Amino acid sequence: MKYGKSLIGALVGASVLLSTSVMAENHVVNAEVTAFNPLVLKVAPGDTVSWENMNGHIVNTIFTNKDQSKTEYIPEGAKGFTSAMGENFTTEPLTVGGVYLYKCDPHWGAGMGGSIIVGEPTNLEAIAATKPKGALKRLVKKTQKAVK
Ligand SMILES: [Cu+2]
Repeated sequence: MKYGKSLIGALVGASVLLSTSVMAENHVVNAEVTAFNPLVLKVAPGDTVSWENMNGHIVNTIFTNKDQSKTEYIPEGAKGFTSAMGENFTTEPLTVGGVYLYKCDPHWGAGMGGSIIVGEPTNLEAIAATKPKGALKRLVKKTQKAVK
C-alpha cells in the first residue's frame, strides 16, 4: 500500500499534537502483604498509576482524623481516588503536579500507605507542616527522603 504525502503529513501533525498523551506512561505498584512496592513513586504529569495484587487491599486518598473529619493530602485542584476493596485499580491521568498520599484502610494500622510524586513535590512542605503523626508521619518522612 502506498500513502500519499498529505496523509503522512497529517499523521506527523497528529502525532505532534498527541505527543503528551502518547508519552504518558502507566506505572505499576504491587501490594505485598502489608506494604506497597514501590512505596514512593515518581511519575510525570499525565501519567497513570495501577495497583496490582490488590486482593484484600484498597487504595484511598481520604484520611480520617481523630475527630472523624476527613483530609486529603493531594495537590490543590487535584482529584483524589478511592478504589473498591480487592480491586486492581488504575487512576485517571494525574495531571496536577505534586504529592498524593494514599493508604490501604484495612492495613493502615500496619503502615500500609504510599505516595505518588507527580512532577515536582510542590505541596510536600505544606503536608509536613500539618505535623502528621504515626504512620502518616513515617510516610511523609519517606516521601521527603525520596525527593532529597
Ligand atoms: Cu492492605
